[in-house]
Amino acid sequence: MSSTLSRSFDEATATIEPWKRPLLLTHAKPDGDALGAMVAMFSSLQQRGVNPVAIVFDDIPDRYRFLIDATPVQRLGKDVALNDLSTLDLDGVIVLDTCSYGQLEPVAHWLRESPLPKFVVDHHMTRDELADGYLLDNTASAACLILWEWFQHEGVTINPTMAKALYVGIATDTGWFRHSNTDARTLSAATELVRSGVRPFAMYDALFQHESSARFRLRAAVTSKLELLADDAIAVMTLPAALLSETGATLSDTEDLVNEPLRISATVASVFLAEHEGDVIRAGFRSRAPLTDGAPDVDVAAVAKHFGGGGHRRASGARISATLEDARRQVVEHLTSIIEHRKA
Ligand SMILES: [Mn+2]
Repeated sequence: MSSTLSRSFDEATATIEPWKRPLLLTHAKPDGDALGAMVAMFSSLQQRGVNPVAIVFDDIPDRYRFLIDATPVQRLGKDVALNDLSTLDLDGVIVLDTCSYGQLEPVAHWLRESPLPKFVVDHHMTRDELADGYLLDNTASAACLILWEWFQHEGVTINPTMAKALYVGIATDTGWFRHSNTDARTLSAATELVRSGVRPFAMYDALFQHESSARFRLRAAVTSKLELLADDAIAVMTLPAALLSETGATLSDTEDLVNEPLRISATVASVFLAEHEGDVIRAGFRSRAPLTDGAPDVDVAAVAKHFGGGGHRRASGARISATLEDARRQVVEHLTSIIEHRKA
């Protein structure tokens, strides 16, 4: 990365300080951290009298609605068109929870061409040189953790909306403080957010105990079709569009299902492939540290990169242009070769 890379909170503040109408963007298929970061950033800007525009590329999963109810998040292609962006008087772009054009596909071309100054806050390993300023930290468990520390450094008032949003981002990106990225830094931020009024149970209840019956049925349907390969080391779940409509679920209902097979003791890598818009397959990859010495350890950031996507060592994703069956074959071949290679 170039010398423009900056982890300095002061520089970050100085960069966005003059902006009065920044565009806030986050990655496709927004998750708790993406939306949490967007809501918290939006609110902190508003407190300073700034009037941001927040745009997402996909429908927001129902379970995150409580998070964004006070934030005017617009859906590209529904509430706002790509061509409208030039009419919004934007003076900057803040990209949250991704630093990869691949994750910003619907506006990637626009971003590349736009003369607007750009700033990124992210914790992923996969990075494109897409901005003029950065707040990057791949040791942070969540983009919301970076934001929290930045806001603390600047003495920003954390209002209840921001506290909830930051907590949800941190809690969801750590799998409710279960994943390997959960560290003291994460827990102390969570502690402070709870001290400021966040009620963890209320957040958990809103996120995980308000599922639609369609999502519950979807989980059952894809779980019943689970494939285990390479002595159970690899788990594969596929979701044909027909199954989606059969269960009445939507693509956003697939979130997190890729994690389920990692409950199996021998499984070290899990992939979820969902049919999406013609011949594009959305692939989610997860891995975990092997439980026994010498067992294969799969870096799914590299796996996603192989398929034109990106992410973290333990969680990543890609969009594969292929039929579902073809994508499945390619992914299985690739994962199997990694595992065979590691065993050899
Ligand atoms: Mn994140």
